[in-house]
Amino acid sequence: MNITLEQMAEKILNAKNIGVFGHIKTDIDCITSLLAFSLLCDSLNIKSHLFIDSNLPENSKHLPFIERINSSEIQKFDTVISLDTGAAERLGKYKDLFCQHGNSLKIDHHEPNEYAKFEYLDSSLPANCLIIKKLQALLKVKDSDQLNYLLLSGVLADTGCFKYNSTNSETFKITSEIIKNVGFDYSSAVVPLFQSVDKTKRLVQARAMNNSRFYENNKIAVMFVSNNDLKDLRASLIHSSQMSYLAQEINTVKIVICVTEGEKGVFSVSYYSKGDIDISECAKAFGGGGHKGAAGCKVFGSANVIIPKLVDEARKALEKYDEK
Ligand SMILES: [Mn+2]
Repeated sequence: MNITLEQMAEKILNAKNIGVFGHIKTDIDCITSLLAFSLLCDSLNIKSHLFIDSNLPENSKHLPFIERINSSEIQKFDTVISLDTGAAERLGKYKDLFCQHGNSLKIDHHEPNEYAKFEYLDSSLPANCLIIKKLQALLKVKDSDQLNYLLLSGVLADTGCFKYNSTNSETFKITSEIIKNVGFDYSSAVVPLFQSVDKTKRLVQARAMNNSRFYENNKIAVMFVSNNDLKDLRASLIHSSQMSYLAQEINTVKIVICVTEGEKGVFSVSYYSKGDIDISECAKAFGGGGHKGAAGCKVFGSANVIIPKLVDEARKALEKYDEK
């Protein structure tokens, strides 16, 4: 059942011991939503216990109170709440516990998808932390630097530093409340999230860009790192993650294929598309899977044989799009 944020605040004030849950493959907005929520609970003398069925990303380690995540035992909670978690499956191993609870709450900003007893959803906001800021006012909890630092970090992460299209006037309005009276530098929230790439990772990305090849009038880009490149840079497969943006930002490029030879003859492949192009079928041809804008698979053999085949699938996706 959908309820107002005022009603949500009421339900939270009635709780004494809350289990707070986030989503698998977690991210900064989810983590900071949980941590900020736990600070609200502290002020209200409500016990809170934070659970996320996920590894925590490297760029979350600096966040205040990060040690609170997954530090409690599951116990009898009078209330459970999920934050920033759009579907029950995204609760991972906590799904059953949550869904079977008689007093479950949900605060989220994704698409409508009811699985809690009482839900507050605002899909117009680009970050869940913006809702937590509104909740803070309703719960009449005083500002603190740590609370606002967490909330700002969540907003920065989910808006890509106010770069994404989802950023709207409400975003700036609530964010201006967040940073109104803070005693910390704005950049102290930005730098750990956006300017803290591992050096080896950046060198791998540069190598992949240097090795890149282009097809179909520069509409398809292949970024490639061989096993020898990785050895040369003393790097491993994980260092080649999140490199697609380098080619994606090129004006002509519509589809990026990232290819990393993690072990000799074993290639991890990711497809990414820009705009409205559907590449979900590309990786399926090689036994992988994916979504409209991102897909992945694993292929075996030699680069010279594999790459033309990968490009062929991208070409098909491009043709389908051009026909529309
Ligand atoms: Mn979010």
